[in-house]
Amino acid sequence: MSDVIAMTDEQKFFFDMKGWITLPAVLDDGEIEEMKAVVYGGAKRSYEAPLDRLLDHPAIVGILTEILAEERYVSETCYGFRCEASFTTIRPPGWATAERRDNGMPHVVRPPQRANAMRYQVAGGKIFSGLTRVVWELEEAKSGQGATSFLSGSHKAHFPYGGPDPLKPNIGESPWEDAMRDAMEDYSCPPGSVVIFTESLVHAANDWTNPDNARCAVFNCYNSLWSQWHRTNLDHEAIMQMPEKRRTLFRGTWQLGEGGNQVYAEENKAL
Ligand SMILES: O=C(O)CCC(=O)C(=O)O
Ligand SMILES: [Fe+2]
Repeated sequence: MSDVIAMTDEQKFFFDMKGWITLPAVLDDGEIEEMKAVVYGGAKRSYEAPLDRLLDHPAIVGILTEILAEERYVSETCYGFRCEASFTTIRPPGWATAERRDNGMPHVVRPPQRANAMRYQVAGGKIFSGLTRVVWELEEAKSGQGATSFLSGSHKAHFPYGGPDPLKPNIGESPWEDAMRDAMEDYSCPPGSVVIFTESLVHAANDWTNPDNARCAVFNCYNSLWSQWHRTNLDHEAIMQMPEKRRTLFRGTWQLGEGGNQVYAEENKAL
């Protein structure tokens, strides 16, 4: 794992405090062009080559290991975390959130105010980020012009969002919805940058108003080896196209036993 870049103390501090971090300009120009060509070309399955290289890119493996894995489940031949969803998005200038099912409503996977298996936690000096998103921005993103936005710190909220249903995974119907939206922040980044956030954090899609370029992004979702939110939308044949270690991102969601669950196989694929 010599090419893996460890999460820095600074990244840990900001990820814990805000619930999200950016890694600017990770991909070089050649990689950006290569990835963009397949996304703009209509790639529906971002698990497939060459986009599968993003799944375990050395720039994110160290961070995901830090925030999703336990040391004893990490080895040279398998990852200590799982990948459970991937999609691409192309948003031309003028794209509006009305095209999304959620209409751009700020939301979470599950409200972190109550204990649940997807939740952000820190104990014993160790982060466990729960369901975690890695966004690859393949075009420039400009703050206030359609990047994903975040209510920083809300992944550690103890009090409800104010709506009638405390179990609702979004801030809709809250009397202070507008105030929460006003408190949200986003980022600017050059093409080839990464944004990592815990899905316990209130976050939202936004109208893409940047007139200069479309949003062209790959959204990959990760989880602990022993919890799962998405149903795997990937067949065995596609997984077998990947190098052996990358395949382990898709192994079954269990670990019991001597040595645990380290090897991907058709009969050991996450459902
Ligand atoms: O499309 C966006 O900017 C937000 C996506 C989102 O809600 C997510 O990744 O969970
Ligand atoms: Fe989301």
